[in-house]
Amino acid sequence: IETTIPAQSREIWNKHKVQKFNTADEFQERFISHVEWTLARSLYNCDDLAAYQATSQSVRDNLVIDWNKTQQRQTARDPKRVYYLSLEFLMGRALDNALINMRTDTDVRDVGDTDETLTKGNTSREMIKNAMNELGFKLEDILDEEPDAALGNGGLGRLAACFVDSMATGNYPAWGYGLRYQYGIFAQKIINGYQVETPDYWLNFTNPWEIERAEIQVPINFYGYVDRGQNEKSTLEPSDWIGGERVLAVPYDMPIPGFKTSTVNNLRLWSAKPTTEFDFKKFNNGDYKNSVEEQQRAESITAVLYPNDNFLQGKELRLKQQYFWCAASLHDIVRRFKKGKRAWSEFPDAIAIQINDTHPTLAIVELQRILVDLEKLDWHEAWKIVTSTFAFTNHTVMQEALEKWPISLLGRLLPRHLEIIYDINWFFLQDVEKKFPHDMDLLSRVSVIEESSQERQVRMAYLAIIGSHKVNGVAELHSDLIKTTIFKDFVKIYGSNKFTNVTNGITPRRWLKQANPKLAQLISETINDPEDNYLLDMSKLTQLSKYAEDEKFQKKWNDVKQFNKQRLADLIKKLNNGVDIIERDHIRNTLFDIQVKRIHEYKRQQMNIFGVIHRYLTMKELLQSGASIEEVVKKYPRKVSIFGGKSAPGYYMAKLIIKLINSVADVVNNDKEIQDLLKVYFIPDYNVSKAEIITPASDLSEHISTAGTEASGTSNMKFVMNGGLIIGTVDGANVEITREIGEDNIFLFGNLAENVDELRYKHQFHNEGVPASLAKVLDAMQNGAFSPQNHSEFMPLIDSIKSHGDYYLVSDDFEAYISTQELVDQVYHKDKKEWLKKSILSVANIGFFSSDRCIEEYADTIWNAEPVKPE
Ligand code: F55
Repeated sequence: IETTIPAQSREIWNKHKVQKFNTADEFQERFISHVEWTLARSLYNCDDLAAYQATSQSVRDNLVIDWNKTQQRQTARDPKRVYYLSLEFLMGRALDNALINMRTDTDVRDVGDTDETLTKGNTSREMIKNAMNELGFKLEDILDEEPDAALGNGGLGRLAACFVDSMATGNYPAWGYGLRYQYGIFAQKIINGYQVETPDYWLNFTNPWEIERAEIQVPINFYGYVDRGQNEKSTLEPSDWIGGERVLAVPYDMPIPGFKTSTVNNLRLWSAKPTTEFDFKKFNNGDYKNSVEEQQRAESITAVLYPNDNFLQGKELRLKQQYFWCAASLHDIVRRFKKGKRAWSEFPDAIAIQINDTHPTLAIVELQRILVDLEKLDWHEAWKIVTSTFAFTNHTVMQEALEKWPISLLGRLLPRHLEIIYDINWFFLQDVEKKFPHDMDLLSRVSVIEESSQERQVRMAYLAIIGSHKVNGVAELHSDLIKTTIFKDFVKIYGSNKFTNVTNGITPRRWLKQANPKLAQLISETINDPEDNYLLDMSKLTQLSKYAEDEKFQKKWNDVKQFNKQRLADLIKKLNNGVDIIERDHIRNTLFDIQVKRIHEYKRQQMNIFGVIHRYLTMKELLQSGASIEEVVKKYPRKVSIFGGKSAPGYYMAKLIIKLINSVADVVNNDKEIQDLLKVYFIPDYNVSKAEIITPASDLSEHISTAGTEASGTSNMKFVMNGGLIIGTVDGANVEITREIGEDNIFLFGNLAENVDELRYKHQFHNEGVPASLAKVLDAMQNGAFSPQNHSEFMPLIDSIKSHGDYYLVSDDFEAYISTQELVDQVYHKDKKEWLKKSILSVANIGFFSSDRCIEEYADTIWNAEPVKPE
């Protein structure tokens, strides 16, 4: 590898080569030097926050050494590289994850060693925990000081985070590219039952996990015009785009350590800053203030994450974010490729780019622009390279989430890109015409340009399909659905091989080992895997099956669940101003029923809370007809219904659902008659670090979307991996979870995706009213049972079912939902052993949903990329 250091100086460099800390003693030395030199503090003023900073800096030092080696190795071997472009990376906290994944000599020595050296205390995490104790700190408290890196909305962003973990663990030469938002997803407060958004100040204290690369500054242009030259040359020829506004993209790198490997990959996040160019005209005219303000506007590009999930808000700044990030990333990727001095035609052999949803679609156009305008390649030669490089993942079939940008906006912001889009579309439509002559209808249906009455728009999903060699959905049902609905015409045009499925997965390091250390320990003991190799090969979990009915094992399994329920109860108490929701003694016999995810009508939190109301009203009836608490408990075991999730700030119905949940909680939790039979709690500010506490504590979790609307879901996988049973519809990955764990171990209900259209049609033209069970609930709401001050408060929720066509089919699924919940009650209550057996068998068979499997599928079937293993 090239270096700028003269040969005769190398000896000195080697003599002073930096070393990782490997022992508790070396860690402590490193820690203290960071306290003094990095933080300029000392033992007299080192609080938990400083200790978190110093620990992170020390761990980061180790990671950086492996990071550098990984990058050198990848440069030397020059394998095919993978770039994962995502506008969202919902990383959560880094320190504990790094402690689990990091390798010191302590860990390396242990591998393959005898059992006695492998007892607890030998992993680097245990070593650091003890070393921290000696320094006067508790690791758990230190970990709690870290703010979440919440650079995402929900499933899509968290998927990207799981993927970078698995790509590093699988030793793939893969980088993530994203944006470094100064404010991630807003923090949610609940005030008087309503969601209130507050800014996410995650960078208030310096972020030890990022390395600023201030020396790299990529200029990015916006606006301006295309100079067509004297004799109006064709748009297919190299063209000059004269940009009107320029900002700089500066990368911040985050090290991504793999598990049980020294591979440390890179997540590169771009930040916008003003150019040093200055508007001297304005300045000289005495307009100093305005010339400075314009400069500062640059920073607004990466100021904030758009807080909508599965909904498009066509804002100019959002499009600016997308281009800024695509252009900076492409520039970086092309620069790295050019260092290898290979022919352009080899670009797709050297590079695979995966685009996470349509948000990075401009990268396709940008690469075409680079190749045609800057590198002067022939249009068609360039287009072949582009389409062989990109692949596209779709995450939704819902119309309101499909990206479209008005031509006028796109043409003003990116005039040259719009020309290129027109030309891409032109050649595409020519091909379609050749294949299916005179089908004008088909041409207008598949055109990248939607000629709607209002405003012409660019359909980003179509552009992404045309510009990619593979398109994948994220679960089998969803991948089938996109082929028969939204992308049907493209299957006809390209054949069905271009469309494929890669079912989502989650990283078992964070979602089992880190979130649920007690369960992880029980598993490793039981299957005799002290080195936690099962976290790399989750098929090993099937060994748990043979203990599914073993009573001694069931007890241990149950103890772990009780511990985790207690841990969640403690968190809830803390969030609830120190007041317990459930009495301690009752936790053991209380069914924890949890639904945590973004609040959305299609996810049907409203159906869940209607079910809670139904249960409440029915229990009240029983009590009022003279039944004793004991008798009620026989039919309805004690239950706490836990909700959590953020609503998009402008999503009226979702916000009303949050308010309803809190209003129901108010009534139910304060009803003396009901006592501890039923409790309801909305956990404010659901995020990754809270999910790590919540997920291991479920007895039951809810995945109850209208069939055909939830592309995959990933929290379903997380809950099952932590020994929770699930109630769900035949939707997304629920289908494959059922196949893997067995239909006896999941509570499925409701209408199928294939019947949804027909049911919606029926609601529109032959409204048959709602079933009696639901009517009871809606009547109570309408009578002000949960809004005594304002009886009409929840009318919009009632009307959406009764008068506006019940688009999400709550009335069609409600009875099946209630009776399935009763089945849950019966199993939980009457047969604890049966419940535990289901729980154990579920975990035993959840291995398929490791994101490692997922990444391997992408690598084999889409990227054609190989791992680069450290020696
Ligand atoms: C964010 C912004 C826009 Cl403009 C559109 C969508 C989103 C978003 O957050 N989508 C999202 O989270 N989709 C989810 O992706 C998961 C991972 O594939 C799926 O499991 C889940 O079903 C899907 O809704």
